[in-house]
Amino acid sequence: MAPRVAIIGAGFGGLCMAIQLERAGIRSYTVFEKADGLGGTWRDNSYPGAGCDIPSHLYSYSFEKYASWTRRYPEQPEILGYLEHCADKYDVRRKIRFRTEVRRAVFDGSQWQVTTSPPDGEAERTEAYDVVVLGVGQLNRPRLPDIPGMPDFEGVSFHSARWNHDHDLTGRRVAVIGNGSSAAQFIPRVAEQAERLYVFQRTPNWVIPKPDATFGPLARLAFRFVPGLQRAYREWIYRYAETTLYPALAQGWSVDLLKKRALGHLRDQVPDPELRAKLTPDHPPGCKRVVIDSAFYPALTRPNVDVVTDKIARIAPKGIETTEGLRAVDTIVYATGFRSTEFLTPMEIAGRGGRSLREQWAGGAEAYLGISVPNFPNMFLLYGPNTNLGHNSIVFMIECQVNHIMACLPHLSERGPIEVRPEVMAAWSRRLDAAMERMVWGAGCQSWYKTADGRVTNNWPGRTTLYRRLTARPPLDAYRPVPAG
Ligand code: N01
Repeated sequence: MAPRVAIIGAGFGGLCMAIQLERAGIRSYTVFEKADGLGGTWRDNSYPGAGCDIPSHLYSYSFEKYASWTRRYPEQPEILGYLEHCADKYDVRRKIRFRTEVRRAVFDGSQWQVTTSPPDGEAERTEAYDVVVLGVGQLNRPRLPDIPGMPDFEGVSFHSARWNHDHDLTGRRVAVIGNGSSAAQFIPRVAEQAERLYVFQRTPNWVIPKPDATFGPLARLAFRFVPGLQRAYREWIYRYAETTLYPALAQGWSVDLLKKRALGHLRDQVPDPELRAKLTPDHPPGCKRVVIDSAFYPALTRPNVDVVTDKIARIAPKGIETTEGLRAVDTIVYATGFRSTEFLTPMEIAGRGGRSLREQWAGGAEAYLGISVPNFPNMFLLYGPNTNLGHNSIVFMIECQVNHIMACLPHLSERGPIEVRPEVMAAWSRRLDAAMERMVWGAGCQSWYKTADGRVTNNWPGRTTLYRRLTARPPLDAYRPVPAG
């Protein structure tokens, strides 16, 4: 009998899992989605200028080629449109329960009891599933900073991932706190509208150009009809990222190239030496996520924009107070990132013998291949610990994870619940730690890739070709049937 599968989240991960189950003829699954639409991060992040800095043809499923991309780097509405297209084409939308939040998942010795709070204030509901697949991602919970005085602000404030589209920024005095990839994308748009824009920068980032281009009708026709063109183009982007960008993160031959490219970009776009000095990072490139954008620096050079590097002391009712005085603003946008190391919270997950996942992960989240966790049988993660990339497409990683889970399913039907062997997990952690040594993320910077005590819980330290090989291997020997007790 086909296993009953609960998929949590209807973003890139959850949809990919649902589609592959459909394609395999397994219809006994349900997708739980707390929002009222699909798309995950691409539904949540609708700030002006939101888009992806990985090219469209690679930031998409390998099995669903799409000839409709209108530009090399997709914007948020187009990515959301692609996901809607996939959900409809593979007929998985009917299996999504929207506005239904999973509160708890408890393993009762043979099955998962999944408790949801359904829409419209109905009572909580618990249903049994054989398998739980968690596709909630790493960047789903906005992180607001803890700055004194925040509640006293008299203007309008919001997080970049909860953009207030009702608040017109025309003629406003706006403060943006943060200058990561999200801020870099919306600052150029906000700068065009606002009367004055203060960008509060704590740490400058490395920024490289985004060579965007539109695909006109001819290019789109070619992608649709020329055999092998889309595949070859996708492969070329993928290979470039693996052979040129990855070695920079592994502190290999291309570090200097990346640095030169970024410094050249800064020199070309920022003529003022004082501003250039403010924007020059002092950490190694790649330690924090490199920003890929060609409109960010020009926006910072506008006469109505100030880059503020004084330390923020507090939020006052009328603005932001730094060590140098008050900047009066009526709007604050917190582009302060996500609670990226708190995987799966606030869901409560209890595995074999009532073990709490939160307690097991108190020292930082970890999972075999980023997918499976000892003591949590038949539970699988998508875009879990140590599977984020700084150089290539997460969608590639998600597909590898879904392939692995699909390869596990027949075994757990035959043998009952299976879980990753603790010794396999321990060996995996040692291997990760060793690989992490050569990566740049440990080096002298704080980032969303790691916990407060410096453990990198988010990123994959190898090439993605290695990850594909490891996840494709029949996984049987890594797993064991659930031991008694
Ligand atoms: O968040 P971030 P993001 N006071 O965590 C600052 C993905 N993404 O939303 O660097 C002052 O990068 C913080 O300062 P510092 C992508 O993977 C992808 O921009 O810690 N400042 C930093 O500047 C990306 O990496 C795309 O010193 C404070 C900023 O807030 C990830 O999402 C597009 C502060 C947070 O930056 C997250 O990006 C957009 C405080 N108290 C995003 N607290 C693609 O195109 C925080 N900061 C694929």
